[in-house]
Amino acid sequence: MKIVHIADVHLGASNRKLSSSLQKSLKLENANRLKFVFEYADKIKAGAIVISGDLFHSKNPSNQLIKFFGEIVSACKIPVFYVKGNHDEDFIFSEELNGKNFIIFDKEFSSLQLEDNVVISGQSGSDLQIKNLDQSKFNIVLLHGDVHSKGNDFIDLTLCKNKNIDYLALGHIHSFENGKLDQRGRFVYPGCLTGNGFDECGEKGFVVFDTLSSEIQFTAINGKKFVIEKLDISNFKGYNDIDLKIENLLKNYSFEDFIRLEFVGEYEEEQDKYIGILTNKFSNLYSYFEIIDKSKIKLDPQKLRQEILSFKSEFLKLVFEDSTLDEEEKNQICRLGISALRGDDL
Ligand SMILES: [Mn+2]
Repeated sequence: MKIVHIADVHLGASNRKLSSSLQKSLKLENANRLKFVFEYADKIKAGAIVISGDLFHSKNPSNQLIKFFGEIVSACKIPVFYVKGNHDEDFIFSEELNGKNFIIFDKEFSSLQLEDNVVISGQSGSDLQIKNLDQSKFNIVLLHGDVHSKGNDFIDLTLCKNKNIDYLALGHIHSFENGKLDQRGRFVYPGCLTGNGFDECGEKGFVVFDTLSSEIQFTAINGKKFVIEKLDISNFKGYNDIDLKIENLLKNYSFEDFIRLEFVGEYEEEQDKYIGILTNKFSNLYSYFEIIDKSKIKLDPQKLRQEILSFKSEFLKLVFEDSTLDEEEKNQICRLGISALRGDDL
């Protein structure tokens, strides 16, 4: 039996750092991706869809999103299993949705048997009571939380070990992860469906799990994604050179993508980095483009001491010999100071 596993859809979420039109297009794309996954599950004749929490971004999603989800579920003949996440634990699903092919695991651990000896279990909330499962069955367990860090949402994996779990279907962490649970089972985070910021970079999608072969397959969904690329600008030779380097670096990305370019490396103090002109050019080629300048000015304290007296050399010496500043602070002050002396826009 094939199982389609998603989590952290966060329907209705928006990223306030983006313009309202970009926020809106990401929200709509996210809803369409959810529909795509359900159609995909139908197409491959999956035996179940499991959603490991944070389907909605809040307990008060819009009526449109609630209806939209209801229609997607009703149109699909496959049973859909759900545990709530920390974002939607207080959301109440309507009676008509609950009870048909939509099954919610509430705050008590419970199980349901499907065909092919497959048993799906789950529990919402953080007070985990994982029962010992029948070792002759194929056991899938749904939980929502973080297996890596001990915060409010911590899941202690030792509570799940040696309970005959074959596939621990997790949600909460927004990127794909497939790890070893114990001798028998794996734990899997499918990640979110749509990246919603530069902290959610790269391909996003869902997992298809085959209970017969135990194969775990991450499937990326085509469309908008967030990307961070680094460009070392040491020794670059003027505008045309850096422009060409950026074009090369970004040539495989689509016009729909959200791109952050980080300048790194060391540059000569007289070099201009053309950040304004470049940002304007590439903003027209992608959904979103920004440059974050993390490059450092190339300074040789030895050389500075030998330099003839000038306002600039005195300023740089002052900064570099100030023991109360760390390297990062020195670099920032030097960058700003040199730009100011040059008369740049700050
Ligand atoms: Mn969560």
